[in-house]
Amino acid sequence: MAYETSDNSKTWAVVAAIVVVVFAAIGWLIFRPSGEGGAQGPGGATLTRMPGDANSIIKNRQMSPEDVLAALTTYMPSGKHDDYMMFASGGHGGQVLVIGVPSMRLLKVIGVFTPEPWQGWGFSEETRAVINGKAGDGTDLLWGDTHHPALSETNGEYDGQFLFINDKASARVAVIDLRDFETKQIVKNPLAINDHGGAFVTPDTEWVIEGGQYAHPIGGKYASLADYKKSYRGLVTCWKFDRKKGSIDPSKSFAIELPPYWQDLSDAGKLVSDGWIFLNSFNTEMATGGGEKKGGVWFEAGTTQRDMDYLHVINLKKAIATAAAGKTTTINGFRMIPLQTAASESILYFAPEPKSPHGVDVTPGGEYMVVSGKLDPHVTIFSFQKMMDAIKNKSFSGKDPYGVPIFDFKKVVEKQVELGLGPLHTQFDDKGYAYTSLFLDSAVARWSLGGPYEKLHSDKPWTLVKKIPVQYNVGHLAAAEGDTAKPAGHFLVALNKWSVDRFANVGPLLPQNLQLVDISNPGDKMQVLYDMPIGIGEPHYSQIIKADKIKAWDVYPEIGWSPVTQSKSPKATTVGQERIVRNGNTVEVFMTAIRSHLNPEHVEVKKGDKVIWHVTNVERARDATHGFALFNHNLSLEPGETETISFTATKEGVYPYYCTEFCSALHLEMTGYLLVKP
Ligand code: K7E
Ligand code: CUA
Repeated sequence: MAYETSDNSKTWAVVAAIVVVVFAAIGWLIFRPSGEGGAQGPGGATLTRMPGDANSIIKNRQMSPEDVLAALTTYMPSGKHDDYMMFASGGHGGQVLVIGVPSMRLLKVIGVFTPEPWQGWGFSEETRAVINGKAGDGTDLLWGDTHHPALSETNGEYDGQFLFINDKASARVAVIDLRDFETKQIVKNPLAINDHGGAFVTPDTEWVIEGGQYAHPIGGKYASLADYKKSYRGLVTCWKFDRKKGSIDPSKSFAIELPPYWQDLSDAGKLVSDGWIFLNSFNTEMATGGGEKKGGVWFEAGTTQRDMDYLHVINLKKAIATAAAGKTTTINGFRMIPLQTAASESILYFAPEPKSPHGVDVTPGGEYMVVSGKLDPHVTIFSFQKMMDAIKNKSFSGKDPYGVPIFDFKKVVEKQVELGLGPLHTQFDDKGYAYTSLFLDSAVARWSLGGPYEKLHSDKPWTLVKKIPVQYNVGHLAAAEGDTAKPAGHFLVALNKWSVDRFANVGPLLPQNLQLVDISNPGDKMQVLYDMPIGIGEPHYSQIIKADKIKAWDVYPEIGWSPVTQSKSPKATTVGQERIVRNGNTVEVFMTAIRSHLNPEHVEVKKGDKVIWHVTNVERARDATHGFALFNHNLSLEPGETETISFTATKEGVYPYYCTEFCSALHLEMTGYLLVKP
């Protein structure tokens, strides 16, 4: 890895790096820790800052040569940028985290389903309209549970234009534009109460797929649990994405009704399997819980009775044609292909999969679907070709109770590889390896792929190559471009659920632990390089993109830009156009912000007036952001941006408003008075 500048200082950087490594090795040999020694800080930690040269620091901190290598790999000199950008979900924080890789520096928190005060996200009229959430019970919804970010793709590779993410709690999908890293749209699924297996995109991002989770009566109706098999259903929703408009078009979208199994993680086919999508399921037992009742069985036991659940194999192309042909029912204004139609039109097939699976991940070329059974020590690798052959030969082992044809497991499986306990998710690299997280083992398993990937490595195909411990209970993992048609190799991040003893104690609620793993060497060489605590929300999944694919704006393209519409706001105000317009009881303020004043500085209204207040940041300099604070409003106005707040002046008084970003030496003077007259 090299993070060079263009002049020959790079030669010196390399030389210096080698010198440090050599020193480290010598230092380690000479001063190998004997179990004693080193300056001890509180809690037995060695003191980080020691006087002296690199060698004495290495000695005093008792660093191994591996530690030094890890430090050299992850340290980013001031002003240098990371090679990769990771987009991680913020879990029940409801945001998206942007992290530089390999430095693991937090670059941004993108407000999505949850208001983010410092970004003004959810505080302006414009952004509140995007959040505009209603919970299942009809009340205002101000949080989300983000799970699976999906970068937009072209030909199965990340293109750096958009990011999608689901809200498991309320079955919503958000669209984020990566020109300004802001959320543009949130669609609420009109049929589903919750989701999970998504968002994921088709190889050209024509469709954003949202898989369901806990079966329920479709469309928010009531049905007794006694009628579970008849009235509860699973669901997968195909949202049509309009790349030009940068938004999902619900009128062109549709869902497919599924049996009331609990659909889980999902993935889209690519290249040879383009046009197909794959969803795991568990609870094919159709357990309904109620362990607290006499004779009742906890879900935990009821959903894990059978040895096999069903991988849902869905012909998306056929589903699209079926929806276009009008073979849908409409519920809550949204089209749905009924389960019977999905079965009779050959849209839906089941492949038996062991056992209460979690992840399904399609290999880079689209040939295989890798399934991890949470309660099975193997990953099971299905062959897309074998499934297609079975369909062609009408070779099935039977049908499920809803009439869906089931493949013969032996005829569609390619291989099973034993990895360890609690396999969950799989990613890929450029060397013909797959990586699977082992939740119960707290390890990442590298294993070798066969078939067309055999020539990329010298290991025996379909075998476990190396298990590397991580701390602890790894959920997802993300390799650089590791779920695309062209994985990059280099780095992998293990997203660990538990951190236990990894960081200084911050009380009973602990951070998650994201661990950076070096996967650039083949064979059994892998190394944990870095531990990053996440104290915001639980990142479930993440995706890692080459940083140079992101073409973000420095400032908004025009003064008066509305990020929500990605166009000039009709309320844009330029210098000299500032004004206060009264129309009956409505007062409209057109304000500009520039270092170091808000114009106007006096706004007088009468008690009871309705006030609509637009602020435009007229700056063109990069990073010249202003804020605007008044009562319970806070705006963040990036250079060029226009945002609006509105309120009724219910209480007479004098209210200073001010800029919330320390933007200039006279930032404190960037203020004004709202006078509400009796
Ligand atoms: Cu946490 Cu993908 Cu929602 Cu697995 S999921 S761990
Ligand atoms: Cu503008 Cu502070």
